Amino acid sequence: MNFRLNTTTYALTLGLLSALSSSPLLAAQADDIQVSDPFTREMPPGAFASAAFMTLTNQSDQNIQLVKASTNVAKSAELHTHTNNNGVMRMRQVSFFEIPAKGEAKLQPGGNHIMLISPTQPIQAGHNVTVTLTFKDGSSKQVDMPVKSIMKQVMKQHDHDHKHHH
Ligand SMILES: [Cu+2]
Repeated sequence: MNFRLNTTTYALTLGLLSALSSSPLLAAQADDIQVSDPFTREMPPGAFASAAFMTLTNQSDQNIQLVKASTNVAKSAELHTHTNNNGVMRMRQVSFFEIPAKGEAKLQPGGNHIMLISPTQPIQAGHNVTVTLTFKDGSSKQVDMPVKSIMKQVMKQHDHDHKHHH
């Protein structure tokens, strides 16, 4: 009798769980994160590493931690941040990036970024790179991004400065 009751409860719970599978409580964290404007920097000749940037938007009402990254174009990928010690910029590895509930985390030059270390192929403008992001709950997301030329960015900045100086 007890056994039958338990089985019924179990079956009911399973039914409820599948009915609620789209609720925020049970959704995979990767599904709650939207990625916008991802790109990788073109690697200068001889460089041992490149970096990937993007904006991560968290649509859930829980903070979500990005804990790991990997890529198809380099042996390893590390989460890095920049610190400014009396004007000296340094990079260091961190164990996670936190994306605040209903907020965003920006990975951008001079700030947090994903370091692509020991590339296994040239990372050149016009190519695409895939970076896989893994979140605290183990769910993951693949992000395809273009490679952007550093020269073009520098020249764009130059044009910009030029315009403002005259
Ligand atoms: Cu770095």
